Formats: sequence, C-alpha cells, structure tokens
Amino acid sequence: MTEFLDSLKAIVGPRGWKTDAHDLEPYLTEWRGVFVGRTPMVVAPATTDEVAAVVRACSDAGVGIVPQGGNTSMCAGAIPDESGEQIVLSLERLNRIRNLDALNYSIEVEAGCLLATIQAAASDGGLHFPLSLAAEGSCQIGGNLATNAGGLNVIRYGTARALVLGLEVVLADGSVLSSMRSLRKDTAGYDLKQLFIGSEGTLGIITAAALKLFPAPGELTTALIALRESGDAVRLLAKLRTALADRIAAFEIVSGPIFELVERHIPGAKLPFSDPHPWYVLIQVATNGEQEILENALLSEPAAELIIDAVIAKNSAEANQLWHLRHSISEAERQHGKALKHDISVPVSKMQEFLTRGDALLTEMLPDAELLAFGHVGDGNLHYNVQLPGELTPEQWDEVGEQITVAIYDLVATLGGSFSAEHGVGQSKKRYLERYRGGVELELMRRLKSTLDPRNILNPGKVI
Ligand code: FAD
Ligand code: 2HG
Ligand code: ZN
Repeated sequence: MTEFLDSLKAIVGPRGWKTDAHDLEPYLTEWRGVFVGRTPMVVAPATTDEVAAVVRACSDAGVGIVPQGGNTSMCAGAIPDESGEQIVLSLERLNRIRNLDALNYSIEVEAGCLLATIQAAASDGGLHFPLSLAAEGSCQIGGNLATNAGGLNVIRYGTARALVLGLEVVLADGSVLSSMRSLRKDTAGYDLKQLFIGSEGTLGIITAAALKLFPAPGELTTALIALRESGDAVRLLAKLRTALADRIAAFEIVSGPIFELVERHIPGAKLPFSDPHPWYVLIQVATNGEQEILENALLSEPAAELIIDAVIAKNSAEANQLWHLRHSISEAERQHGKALKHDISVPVSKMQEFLTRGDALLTEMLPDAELLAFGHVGDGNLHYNVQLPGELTPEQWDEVGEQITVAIYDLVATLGGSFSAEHGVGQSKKRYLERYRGGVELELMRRLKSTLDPRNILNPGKVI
C-alpha cells in the first residue's frame, strides 16, 4: 500500500494529498454524522490529467475511489466504506471557471466549483444560473450533476440534468470522455453525458461541465402563505399557475411543526405571523417590478379562498429573511435529532392522496411519531421525514424505522412514485433500489456498471 500511495503523491504533488487523521476527518463523516468511513488518503488533483492518472493508478492496483465534492450528500454517497482501503478523490482543487460565453448563454466550469461561485459568475456576466439549494455555499457542481440535484427552482428551470450542455468525464480506465460542446442541439449518436448525470460517481468522475445560462430573472417577489391543510398547497399551485404561468420560480411547502423547529433551533429565526398555522407555502414569482401581479393573484378567487394569511416581502431583505427560514430546515432538523429521511416523489396529481394516506399510515403504525414534512410541491417531491419517539432503544429504532420506511415507500410505489426524488441512492438507500427498481431496469443498470467499470473501482458499494 505504501508504494501505491507514494505513486499517487507523485501524481498530485505535495499540495494534492492528505493522510493525517485530523485532516482526513471532514472527508470521512457525512453531513448528518450517521455514517463514518475510513481511508488511508485523500487525493485532490488540480487538473483533469491528474484525475486521469490517479484513476489509472487505482485501476492498475484494483483500489476503490470515492469521488467527493462538497460532501453534502443526504445518503452517505460521498464517503468511503469502513474497510480503510478506498481512496477519497476530492475535486476541491479542480475549481476554475474556464469560460463564460454570454452570446451563447453558457458557461464552462470545472467540477470542483462551488455552486454559489457559478451563480455569482453568471450574475457578474449579467446572466443567471438557476440551480439553487440550501447547501449552495458548500456543494460543488460536480456533486450536483452526479446526483442530478433538484432544489428550489426546478418548477421553472428543471433539475441539474436540464442545465447541462456538455460534460468532461474521466472513465474507470483513466481515459477522458469529452463532450464539452456548448450546443442546444446535437443529435450525433447517443447522448453519452446523460449516463453520468445522476450516476453518483459509480460510472465516471465528472471533471468539467458546460452549463446553460438564462436571462437574469429581473425582480423576484417572495410571499409566505399560511394554509389549513397540505392538499390546499397543491390546489393553490394549480390556481396560481393559471394566473402566473411560468413566472413561478419556486413553490415550497413547509409544515407547521417544521417551522417550529426552525424557530426553536436557529438563532433569530422568526415567522412573520402572530399565530402558528398548520401548513405554509413559500412562493417566489418573477414580477419584474410589478409586485401587484403576485398580490392580485393571491387576493382574487379562486386562490384567495384557500389562504388563511399571507405576507409579501416588500424588499430583498425581507425576502431573504423568509428564504433563510426555508434554508435552515435541514440544519434545524439535524439539531432536533435523528429522523427517518424520505425524499419521495409522486405525480403532482397524486400528492394530496399521498399526504392523506401517508398520515393515516403513520397514525396507525406509530401514533407518537412526529411528521416533519416539507418539499417542492411543483415537482411532486416531498421530504416526508419522520422523527421516532425518543424512548425507543437503538434496535427498536432500526426495526420500527425500517417498517415505517417500507410502508411509506410501498405507498409511493403504489402511486407511481419514486423512493429517491433528488438526493440519490448512495449507501443508505441502496437496498431499496433492488426492491423498487427490479427487473429489466435494474439488470440494465448492472450491465452498464460492469461495462463502464469492470473492476468496480468507482465508488464501490454505492447505488448498485
Ligand atoms: P457530494 O456529497 O460530495 O457527493 C454526492 C455524490 O456525488 C457522491 O456519490 C459522490 O461520490 C458523487 N460525486 C461528487 N462529485 C463528483 C464528481 N465530480 N464526479 C462524479 N461523482 C461525484 N439536494 C437536492 O437535490 N436538493 C436540495 O434542495 C438539497 N438541499 C440540501 C440542503 C442541505 C443543507 C444539504 C446538506 C444537502 C442538500 N441536498 C439537496 C443534497 C445534496 O445532494 C446536494 O447538496 C448536492 O447535490 C451534493 O453536492 P456535493 O458537491 O456536496 O456532492
Ligand atoms: C431541501 O429541500 C433538501 O431542503 C434537504 O432537499 C431535505 O433535509 C432534507 O430532508
Ligand atoms: Zn429538497
């Protein structure tokens, strides 16, 4: 092993590796702290050629590589296993913006660029990169693409996949596949880049991407709306879409108990209503200086009859305060304690049925469980998280937790949905892929994996 590690050190140079236990620690613990892995070394190549050389060396030695971006995965996808034999390959030094082509509305970036850096570069160029999520200050574009991240603005712009024009990927044998073409149209053969988007580092290592940019959205207006029941959020969206069409940039649902957690755990967080309400929707609309567009849509029937109360942000400071509440949810939930995370999707038309049947199911199985639900209504994607009663032993927690998770996922499957909407499969959801994506679909995934990574060195033990 020492000789092998020395060969990696020689490829990346003195600034490109870490072996000290204290330095390795942040790369080994996932965001929630539930899974912890081990590794002899983190390598951080600074160029695509260095990534390729590291992969070739690992392939020759049969050593597993775990690609890591910002390590914000919600399913323990970016940390090594406990064997202590897998190398972590951090993309953090591969972080240059290669080119912004304003006329083509595109930007070429390296995989280790922080999402927030790309948003800022687009904005500095007078344009807009719409992918946005609470982890945007620490997640990297390579990780976003490897997980096909969703986030807050999917309703208007689509998931990460929809924002990709071209990709550069290091394959398992160390060869470099480049489709860095900034084209809107290209029907020359198979669209190979799609294979790597959402493959969670198991089919190749993304080293760069050509991304779509959009016109700056102009003034955006945010409102926080209080509702009686969750189904009203789906009904409200349908009604507002008629009035506002694709001006709606975000439409997020949050349950009352979730915002209570945010107020309890996040210093300074305060809802703008005097009384708590059962459900809330946070909406963002491109109003282009005409705030009354949103106000009128909310005040007129049929939307108005669904709304108990609403606050429209008067300026960007007030809007930021409202979004701060939304961005703080995962952190508040983490501080509240271990919860079952269910990142599910169903067709939007089935959301109401899912919520009604899901609630009944939880009440029947474990009346003391606390439902912590929020999510992206327009995408049919709910974070249907569940806190189990504190008095359960760890063994009971695992057993009861699994029963509840399977019951929820079974319901999702019955409604034509997915057990993983935007966070991926990683380690923690691997067993469900077998259960819910069997047959030809899973068989083809396995064939792809063994064709593209015959020695199983790319993120071994994840997804499949
Ligand atoms: P990592 O966590 O480092 O890696 C994720 C996966 O991608 C791993 O399997 C890893 O091996 C692989 N990978 C990373 N980089 C590469 C690469 N260059 N090439 C190949 N494989 C690679 N997700 C959403 O979809 N929507 C949200 O709204 C959202 N909100 C979040 C909020 C918080 C507070 C947190 C902590 C996470 C959130 N996430 C969300 C989950 C997470 O998927 C995203 O934060 C992000 O897409 C992961 O990027 P990352 O750079 O941290 O990737
Ligand atoms: C979000 O929508 C993220 O904020 C995180 O996808 C979800 O913490 C979660 O469960
Ligand atoms: Zn989400």
